Amino acid sequence: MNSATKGPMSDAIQQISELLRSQNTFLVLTHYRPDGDAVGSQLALLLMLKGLGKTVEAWNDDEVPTKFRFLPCSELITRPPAEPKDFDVVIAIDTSTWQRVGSAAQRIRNRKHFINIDHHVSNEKFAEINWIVPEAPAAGQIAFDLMKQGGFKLTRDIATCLFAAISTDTGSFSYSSTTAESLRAAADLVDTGINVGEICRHVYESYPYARLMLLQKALAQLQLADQKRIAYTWVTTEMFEESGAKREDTEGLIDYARAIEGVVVALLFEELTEPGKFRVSLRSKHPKVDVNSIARHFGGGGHREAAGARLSGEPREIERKVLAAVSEALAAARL
Ligand SMILES: [Mn+2]
Repeated sequence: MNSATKGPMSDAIQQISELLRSQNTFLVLTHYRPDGDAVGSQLALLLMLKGLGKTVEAWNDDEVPTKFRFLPCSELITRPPAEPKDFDVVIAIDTSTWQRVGSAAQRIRNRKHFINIDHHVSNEKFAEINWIVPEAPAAGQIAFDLMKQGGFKLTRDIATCLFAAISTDTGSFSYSSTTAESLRAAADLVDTGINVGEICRHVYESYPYARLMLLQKALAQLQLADQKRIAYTWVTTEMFEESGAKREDTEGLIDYARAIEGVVVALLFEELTEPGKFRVSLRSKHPKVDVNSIARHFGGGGHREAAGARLSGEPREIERKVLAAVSEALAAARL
């Protein structure tokens, strides 16, 4: 199923809107280690359903990152309960695989309907209703279409959440994935009376000092490879301990590597808390270099211009393998 962002209401919007109106108990999920798009989209759906008088829960294994706690009702996102629960409708948003909802998957006993709303091209279409819009730069933009075309009330609180979602996943409306629809959606959100300056202060100008200390360490390790077309660095458990930064503080660090002139692909390797496990984030600045396919090669996925994967093994070996795959992609793109 695909979106019709213009013209008559798409089947997906119609089908989902009907369920949102007719059913009573809802669970809204997103991926673990949530980013701005995940939290913003999850909260927008939660607020919208609450506005309809529904019983709604929102779960995540990980805490809402500090800089997103100003979002309305962020305190309503809880860890999944110990005992499984029943829901009429389970919705996953911004979640490419069902595994990425984490332990929530084991805490749902019965559900009548299962909806998957996402913009990852790698989405596994794991639900009964799968509304996947790879052209949308943020899940928040799909949620916006749902509200607008489904005839739901766009309150100022919902608009705040959706603005944070779309703004963060588009790099403040700067990535090439940003469309006219993104900017029109933003204009409509601003029309509700949201305070753009205040939202952006929270999201982009409220970093803890410890994050800067982590950034300092990561930049000290920054390296260039393959004729300076690849920039990569590491964040290790030791660097987290020394800086006092949290895991969530890695968000956006890769943008410094990405922003170097001449760099086509940026990589951030992160040592995870489980021993021998690592994560690599990938960013591409060139439309001919698809980092989603590189990430998929390592069991991950994402978008053409932003993707990630988890790997096990020895760090230098992981680094060597990923760099080789990126070089191969650069060669194949004849860059
Ligand atoms: Mn997203």
